Formats: sequence, C-alpha cells, structure tokens
Amino acid sequence: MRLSLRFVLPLMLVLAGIAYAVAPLVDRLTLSWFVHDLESRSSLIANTIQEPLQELLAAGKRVKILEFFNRLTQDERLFAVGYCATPASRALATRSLPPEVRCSDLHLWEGTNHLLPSAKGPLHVTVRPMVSEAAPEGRLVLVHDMSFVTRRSEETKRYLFYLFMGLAAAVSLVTVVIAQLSWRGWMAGMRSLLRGEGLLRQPRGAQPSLPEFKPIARDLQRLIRELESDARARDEDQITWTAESLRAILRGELRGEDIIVVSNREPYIHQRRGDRIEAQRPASGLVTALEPIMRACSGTWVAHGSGSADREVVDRHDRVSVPPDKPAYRIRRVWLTAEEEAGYYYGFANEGLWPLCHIAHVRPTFRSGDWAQYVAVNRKFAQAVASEAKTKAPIVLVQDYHFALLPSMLREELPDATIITFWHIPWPNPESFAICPWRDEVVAGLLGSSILGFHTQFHCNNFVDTVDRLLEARVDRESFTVSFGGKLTAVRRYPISIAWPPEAEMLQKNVADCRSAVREQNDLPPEVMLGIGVDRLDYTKGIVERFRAIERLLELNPEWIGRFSFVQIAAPTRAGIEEYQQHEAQVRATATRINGRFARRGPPPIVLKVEHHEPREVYAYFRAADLCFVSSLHDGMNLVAKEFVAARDDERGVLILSQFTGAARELPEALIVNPYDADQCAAALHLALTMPAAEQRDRMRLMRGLVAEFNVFRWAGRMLLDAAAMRRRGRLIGRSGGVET
Ligand code: GDG
Repeated sequence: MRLSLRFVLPLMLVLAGIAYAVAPLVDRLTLSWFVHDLESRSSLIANTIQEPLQELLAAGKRVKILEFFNRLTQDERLFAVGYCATPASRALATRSLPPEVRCSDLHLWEGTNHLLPSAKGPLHVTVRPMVSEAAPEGRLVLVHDMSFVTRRSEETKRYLFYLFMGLAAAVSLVTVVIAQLSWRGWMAGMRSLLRGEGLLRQPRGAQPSLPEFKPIARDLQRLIRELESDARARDEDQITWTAESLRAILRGELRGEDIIVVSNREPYIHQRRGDRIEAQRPASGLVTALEPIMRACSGTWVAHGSGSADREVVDRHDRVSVPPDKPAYRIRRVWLTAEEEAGYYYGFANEGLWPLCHIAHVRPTFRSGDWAQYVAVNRKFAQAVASEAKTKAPIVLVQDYHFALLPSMLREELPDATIITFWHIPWPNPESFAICPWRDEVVAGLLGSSILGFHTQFHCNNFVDTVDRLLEARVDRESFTVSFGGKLTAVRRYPISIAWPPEAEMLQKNVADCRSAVREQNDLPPEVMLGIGVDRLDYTKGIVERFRAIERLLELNPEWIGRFSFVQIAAPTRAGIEEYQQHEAQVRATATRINGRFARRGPPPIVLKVEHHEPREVYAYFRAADLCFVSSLHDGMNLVAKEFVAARDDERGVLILSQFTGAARELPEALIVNPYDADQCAAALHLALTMPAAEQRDRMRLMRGLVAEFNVFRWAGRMLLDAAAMRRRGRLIGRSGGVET
C-alpha cells in the first residue's frame, strides 16, 4: 500500500503539472477554433441578410433596418449589428454597438479578426462589404459576444484536468498491479534460487523455479557464501576473542534476541552441606564458553536439576537466578525420575551412543526401555524450552548427545526458532552408526537443527555420509547442507577450546614451586622427571594403553626406571555403569602390575589418583610436569591437551597427543602418536624426556599462540555469528528459523 502511494502520488502530481502546462495551449487552440467558427457564422449571417438589408436600404427605411438589426441580436451570441454607408457616415446600428467601432475605421478591419475588450468579456468584430449602387463603400459590421469562449475554455480546461487525473489514476493502478505481480514473482524466483531450489531435484509437487534464473543460480549462491565467509574471516581476524568481546559482539549482532541453552549438566549445582546450601560450578569447558553468552543476553539455561538442594532454591516455575552473587541469567531446572535418568542418561546416552560414537572397542548396549526414556526425556526438555521461550523465534543452543531428538521436537514446538546443536563427541562412519536400532530417528532428530556443529571436518563428513546412507534427504556437499523434510541444516565445524587467558588464580603459583610441591605431595624425589595425565576415568581416554606405553619405555630405555614417574589423575565418572566399573578395575590392575615390575628400584613409575581434583590442583600438576600424555582412543576434541598448553606460561613441557583426538588436528607441534602402538608411544616418551629446552619452547610457543587465538569464546562466537547471519538471510527471504527448502 505504501509502495503504491509512493508511486501514485508523484505520478498524479506530474500529470496535474502537465495538465496545467498545456492549459494556455488549450486556450489558444479553443480561441482559434471559436474565432474561425465566428468567421463562418458572420459570413453566413452577412450572406443571409444581404438581400433583405439591400432592399430596406434602397427603400431608405432606417427604422425598419434598426428593427431588423435588433431582431438579429436576439441571438445570444450576436452582440451588435451595424451598417456604414461610407467611412464618413454615422453607423446605422443597434445600441449595443461599442463606441470604439467607428465607420471611419471599418476599412482597416475588413478581412481581419478584430477583438475588442469589454466588461462582459472579449468581443469579436467582423466587417463585411455590403455594396450597392447607392453605397459603393457600404460595410456591414457584426459584433459577437465571446464571453462564451472563455466559459467554454474554462470548462474544457476543467474537463481536461479531470481527464488527466483519471488517466493518472488508471495508469498508476495498472502499473502498480503489474509491478507488484512482477516483483513478487521475481522475489519468489530469487528466494527459491537463494534457497537452492531448482538447482537440484525439485521436491515432489513443488513449483518448478524460473528456468531463466538457473544459469546464474549457482554463481549467486557461491558468491553469497564467499562473501559471508570473507566477511567472517575478516571479522574474526580483527577480533581478539575474550569473554568481553564475545559479549560485545552479542550485544551488536543479537541485540534483544531470546537465547536459550539446553544441556544435561547445569552450570550451577546447589548442594546441601549440613545447614548450608552451596552453589557449585562444575569444572567444564562448556560452562566457561556458554556463560558469557547467557550473561550478555540474560538468557535461560535449561538443564537437569541434579543437585541435592536444587529443588529448595527454585521458584514455583523451577527457575533460579545465577550466578548467586550477581544474578545475570536464570537456570530452568528439569526434574528427572530415577527411571528416567537410568534410561536416558546412563542407558541410551552413555551405554548406547557414547560407545557407538567412540569406536573404542566397547560394544554399545541398546535397550528399548532406555530408548523409550530417552524419547520421553527429550520431549520433556523440548516442552521446558518451549515454555521458557519469550519469542516465537528464539536462538536455542542444544548441547551434546543427550539431546539428539530435541532439535526436531523443538522445531515442532517453535517452527521459527534458530536451533544450533553441538555434538561434543565424534561422529562415526555410516557402517558403525548403522548398528543403532534407532539410527534413523537419531539422525532425523538432529536434522531439526538449523546448524549442527562438530569439532572436526572429519566428523562433519561422517555425519553427512550417514545421512546420505540412511535417509531420503538432499545432501549438498558443496555448501555442506542437508535438506530433510523441507528444512535445511548447515553442518559446520566449530573446534571447541578453553578460555584464554586462563584464570589468574590457576597460574598464581610459580612453576618451580609447583614442581617441588607436587613431588613432595606424592612422595617423589625432587629430581624425578614427571609425566601427567588428567582424565575422567573413561575407557575412551586410553589410560590402559598409556600405562602400557610407560611400561614399554621402561623396557626399551631402562635408564628411566626410578627416574621417571607418571601421575594419572582419574576423575570417577559414570560409576553406575558396569563397563566403567570393569574399566576402573583394569586401570588399577595395570598400574599395580607395572609398578610391581619396576618400583623396586625407586619411586613408582605410575601414581594413580582415582579422585576428583579442584581445577587449581589440576593446573599445579600441569605446571609441575615435564610432559603431558593424552592417549585417547577416540576423542571429539580433548580439552586436557589445550589446558596443559595454557598452563605452561614458562614455555616448557612436552605434549604427547593421540592422533585420534580432534586436538591433534590443531596442535601438530605436539608429539602425535597412535595410542595402540606401544613402541611408538614409548619412543615419544623418551623423546619428550630428552627434548632440549629450546625445542620445548619453540613447540610450546606455537601451540600457545594457537590456543590463545582459537579459544572457547571464538567457538561460541562463531556459532552465534553464523546463527545471526542465517537469521538475517532468513529475514531477507522471508523466514527467521531453519531455512526451508
Ligand atoms: C567431551 C568430549 C570434548 C578431568 N578430570 C578432572 C577434571 N577434568 C576436566 C579436564 C577437562 C575436562 O574435564 C575433560 O574434557 P575433555 O575434553 O578432555 O573430555 P570429555 O569430558 O570427555 O568431554 C571431548 C569435550 O566434550 C568438549 O567438547 O573435548 O572430546 O569427549 O577440562 O580438565 N577437572 C577437575 N578435576 C578433575 O579431576 N577439576
């Protein structure tokens, strides 16, 4: 409507201007028409009255002549009639003859159009010869009233104006209608092109896209992608990613957006300690990364309420504001029954999906009862998120393999939401994944996401291959998008990391003090070379393989017996699962066996500490060590490797890193090993223990540069910037959430 008015009003003004511009022309034209008309009329009158007038003149009947003239002027247009016998005589005329009309001038006016002004309006004077024998110079003068010409001219102009206005309205209407139809058609064509329709197979029943656009479609899409990635690369290069810059970007890019995080683990757990309630913050990279987002956007974090005092601190909507000392966002707690937790968390997620995705030679266990709980709990979380959404199109960040079904369930509840799902663990190849009895449901569930993130491109490839193998979906390997059920999911790589710089408290104690304190605490001689491993006690972390590598080192290089000890911090985890109990037993037995072999000649080669440590203590171990050994059999990223690097502001220490971690792709300056190859690992241990300080510094410096730059704020920021770009594009093509295909 606004567009129409914007177009119609100027057009009408232009046409009105034209109408006024042509008005003088109309005046001139109508005047010349009427003058010509009066000429003809005058000739007609002159010819008609010639005979009777001649007769009356010849008879000298002046009175009769005047009566005759008066009768003639009863015609409304004929104003006056007169006759001059000679230029010198007085005119015989009706009283109305203007005084300016004198017999002496008539010879000058003969044959011309003479106009006289008068109070009534212009008068037209025609002079015709009226010759007789008695009066060879006789002239008839006819004066016509021309005021009607002015009246007619005004009327003509008025009609002309109305005509132009009508014309303007009609032209505008037709133009606007045609323009609207063409614009809609063109926009629909462009939108469908930008969405990729018509480039690939047409969905059944869909309108074929405009064929004339097809040749430019791919180029256009590629251009948009290139521009986006250029802009992103440029932006990212210029940004030093910190919690504050992440907050600033969020305020700029996602001002006022409704942001919801969903994870199994909550960012604050309220525990009862006697009379007091303590708010514990779990040591988790995920919380570190997502909390700045929550603080900046005053968002909502939906999580399983697992603390002993969690129910005591929530309001009647199960919400609690955090951080406790300076509330900035809120947790919405979801309560699970013991059966739900057993089936969803311990069962399907940790006995099914965890071993399935890790390919760590532990068979996944799938039970239909667990699956039913997994579905039910995912549904419960979807409803909780929907009830927390303040707008129809929130940004929802779904975390990890506990919520594979949540994206599609959320898509049903909030069709316009932008759903970013991050899968923190690896994604296996299609053959391995096909073991899962509910493989199709899991993959389809994830495809409810607008963006699906993995740590490495390898995992993205595996996921896309799995989709291709299992579902009737359109996979575009150029843009790495999957179109399923009319929705598009972008599959992207977002390598997770740690906060940089680490909290000052972690680096407070200097390295020398850490070295002596750690050795003292563990009854190790001050000069012993120290290795460190920090893991959850999980079979994917390759702790047994790590111990075998140490054993092999001592076999191959016995000079290290009594001179090298390895401290393994193993935080108990998922202890309710039998596989984990067996694994713990195996780890303990392996350490005992190896210590039994080599401990007789000094300190034990392995110091196994199966207990949770505070982050400050973990950092003290990192700083005290000469090497850190990460030997995961399969790991999405592995944050321990990055934490070791962050802890070494002295630029010393060597990182030995399994090739099966995501981190190995980012930290090639580490000593990269195959944890299944004990000899190779032993060689790496020896190399680390003998590496010159200068080489340690060179390697550590490069790794620290990378971890500093590619930190966890960048991980979160990149996902949200992509989501913001997707929403902008969605608005451009008429949708805000998952882009429809
Ligand atoms: C999953 C993926 C991915 C360990 N023991 C203690 C302790 N930790 C901390 C470490 C580190 C974290 O736990 C472990 O993180 P990882 O990345 O190594 O491994 P997962 O727990 O398996 O995490 C993994 C990660 O998600 C993130 O996406 O990298 O691939 O498997 O921060 O320091 N922390 C404390 N005491 C301990 O005893 N405080």
